[in-house]
Formats: sequence, C-alpha cells, structure tokens
Amino acid sequence: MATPDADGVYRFTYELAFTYSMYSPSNNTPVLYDVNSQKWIRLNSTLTSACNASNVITDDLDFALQDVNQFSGLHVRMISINGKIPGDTIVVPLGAEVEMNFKNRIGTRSLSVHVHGLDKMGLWYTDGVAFVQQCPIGPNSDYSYRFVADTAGTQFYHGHLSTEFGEGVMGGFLVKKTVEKTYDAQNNLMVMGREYYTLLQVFIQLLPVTNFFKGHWNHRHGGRIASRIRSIRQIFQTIERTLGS
Ligand SMILES: [Cu+2]
Repeated sequence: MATPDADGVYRFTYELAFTYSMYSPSNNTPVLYDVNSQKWIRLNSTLTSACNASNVITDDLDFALQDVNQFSGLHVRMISINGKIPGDTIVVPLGAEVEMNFKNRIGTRSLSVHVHGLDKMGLWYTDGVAFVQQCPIGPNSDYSYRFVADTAGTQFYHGHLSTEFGEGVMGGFLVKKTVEKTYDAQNNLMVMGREYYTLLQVFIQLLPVTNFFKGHWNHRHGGRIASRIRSIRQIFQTIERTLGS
C-alpha cells in the first residue's frame, strides 16, 4: 500500500520516456534470448567488430539483465514509466485522494492517460480520453490527474491517445477495501488475495479489437497490438509481485 503525503494525498510522479525492449541501459547493449541454447546473448553494439558478432553472457547474468524490459522479446522502441514497463503498481485504499503526475518526455509526441475501472465521478473532463475528455499532454509537458479512488478492485492505468498503450504505457492500479469483511457459507472469514474481474473483462473486450487491428495495422505497427495482450499479462505479474512483497 502506498503512503500518502502529509496532506493525505497519495502522489505518484511518472516520467514517460522512450526506451527499448530487450536492451540493457546500464550495460548499453541490446540483448537476445536464444531459445535453443537457453542462453542470453549480449549483442556487440560497437563498430569494432563484425556486424553479426555477439557475446554470450556466461556469468553475472542477474546483473546484466536486471534492467532489461523483456516485453515481447523483440527489439522494439517502447515508452517506459520511470524506466519500467509496465509502470509500478499503485495500491491505495478505497476513498483515497490520488494525484498522478505524468511528465511527457517522448520527443514530439503527445499522449494522455486513463485509469481504467474507476468511476471518477464528476471528473469526466480529466478522464484521459484525448480530444474527447481532455486535451492531450503535449510534448515536454506535465499534467496531473487528481481524483478519488472511488471503485474498489483491480484496475489499471494506460495511455489513451494513440499507440502508447501498446508501446508500454500501462500499470496496475489497485483500490483496496480495507474495512469490508467477507464470509463464506460456513461463516468463516474469507481473506481475499486477488480481485481480477476488471482485467478479465478487459481481456474479453480487447480480443476482437486485436483481431480487427491485426489485419489493418500489423504491416505498419508490427505486433504492437498483439503485445498489448502480453502487456496485460505482465500487469498481472507485476500486481502479483506487488501483493506478494
Ligand atoms: Cu481502459
């Protein structure tokens, strides 16, 4: 669970910037995973060796891979949230006042962010659907969404202007009921470990969209929509890590 500031507001600051999947920023090198040998391969990114030369990483694998966004397993330019894809999972109590500040640092592009699953009652004009509910967050601009986390459950936030969702702008957003107790038929107190209903609903919504966009876009946007499905799976994993810690 996140900790609020002194004034009781839960604040999160996110810098959105370009990064690359299957790339290690700290080692400044692209990497590959070779399925046959089950080894990670660090590509030689200098011009001092043959173009196809590569080095197999045989030691210190954890260090080399600690900052690699694997995502689709392909080399794609992505948009990271504070260097990560997906962004950190937010966990706040039901009724929390939340402020999400986004710093758009993706070159000349604009974007917007929608928190999926919250009602955000009375705040339609700042709910993230660009050009319908708000102006996009312009290049090199900052924008804060301030709202009450009014809908309990497992929700998530994602980009909502063009393709930035499929490029990595997403993360889990958990709203926990901290006081409600649920009992089973034998009147035993149940401890809820997971609430997934919103994400499952999104899965169902996205599948036909995916098929539609595949035909139209795949030749230009190579796999980004398909990677959206993988993205949601990675949000699940991030949420599990957050809850498990
Ligand atoms: Cu959504």
